[in-house]
Amino acid sequence: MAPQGSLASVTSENTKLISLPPPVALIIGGTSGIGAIIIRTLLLRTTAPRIYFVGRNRTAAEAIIAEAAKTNPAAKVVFFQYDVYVLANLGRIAADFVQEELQVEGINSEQDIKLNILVNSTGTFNPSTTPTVDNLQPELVSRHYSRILSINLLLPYLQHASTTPLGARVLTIQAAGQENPKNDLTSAINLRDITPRPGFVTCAFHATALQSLMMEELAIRYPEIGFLHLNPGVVFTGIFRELPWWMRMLATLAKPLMWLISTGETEVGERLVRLASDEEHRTGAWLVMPDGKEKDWRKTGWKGIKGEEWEKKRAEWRAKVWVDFKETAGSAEGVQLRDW
Ligand SMILES: *[C@@H]1O[C@H](CO)[C@@H](O)[C@H](O)[C@H]1NC(C)=O
Ligand SMILES: CC(=O)N[C@H]1CO[C@H](CO)[C@@H](O)[C@@H]1O
Repeated sequence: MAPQGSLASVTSENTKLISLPPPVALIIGGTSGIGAIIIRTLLLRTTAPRIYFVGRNRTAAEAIIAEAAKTNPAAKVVFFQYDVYVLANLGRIAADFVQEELQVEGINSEQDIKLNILVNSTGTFNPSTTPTVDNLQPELVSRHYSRILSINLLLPYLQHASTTPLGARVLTIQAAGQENPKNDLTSAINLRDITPRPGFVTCAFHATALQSLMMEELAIRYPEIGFLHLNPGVVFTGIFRELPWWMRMLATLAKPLMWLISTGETEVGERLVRLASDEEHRTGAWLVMPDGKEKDWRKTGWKGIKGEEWEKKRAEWRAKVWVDFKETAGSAEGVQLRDW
């Protein structure tokens, strides 16, 4: 994530958020790791935020809620316990969110519901190649389909928030900069069509590419919202162990990441909240690298394809990935996609 200046200047910018109207955030994967760090920082920096977070571990969630009651008693912090590997659960999460917001004073209908920050952070890894209940590769579900589905289902509320001082943005925390699709995506997108089934590392790189393409497509379709694909390159104590081993391996190999090794959770939280609230990233698609640079594969190309050819190829890919999402998520049991 971008250094955006010294920690002192980032923090000083963040302290100004206290004067904003109460922000609303939904953090999928908030019971530990980066999601939990974002929650803590929002509690610290904003006035009466409403924070909804999703995970599987109720014990961890209750600890976060208890901490919030002390650090920011005016905040509303609500936990939704769901497994996001089941696509139908994303609809339940969206419904729970709406129901909670409708109880807030001054919110009388869905038209009044605004979502400023939607975060999905990867906190787990799943080397299993056993398909999920929706018959999909687990890595592709957690890194791609369920994330895009959450955007699809919550889009109107992001749109409503886009005109507020904080705006609306989506932070998908994964591995921007490590895009490496297995296939030329014009011929095959869904890795479940390939035999033998590819391993989860292949799936992870592939899903990273799908995510970056979707951020680009979404930013074209919804120019009022910011879409950030972040690679936190988190190599600090605490959440280091929760990262997928391949990410840890990459992190250790890549020199530019070294600046983060000694970075504490406080700093990561401040920088992420800055990315979620600054003017620069308010709209558009951003692929933010752990060394802080926006090393964008839109510029670097793929397998030697560059320039105009690469622009064309990516446009073809985006169209394919868009259709694949609609077909795949749309046909999952219990999923009712919004038109987009
Ligand atoms: C749930 O969270 C608690 C508290 O952080 C932790 O001790 C426990 O190991 C977690 N359980 C699982 C199944 O991850
Ligand atoms: C919801 C989703 O699409 N992906 C990830 C979001 O965060 C959770 C918890 O960290 C992960 O398990 C999901 O893989």
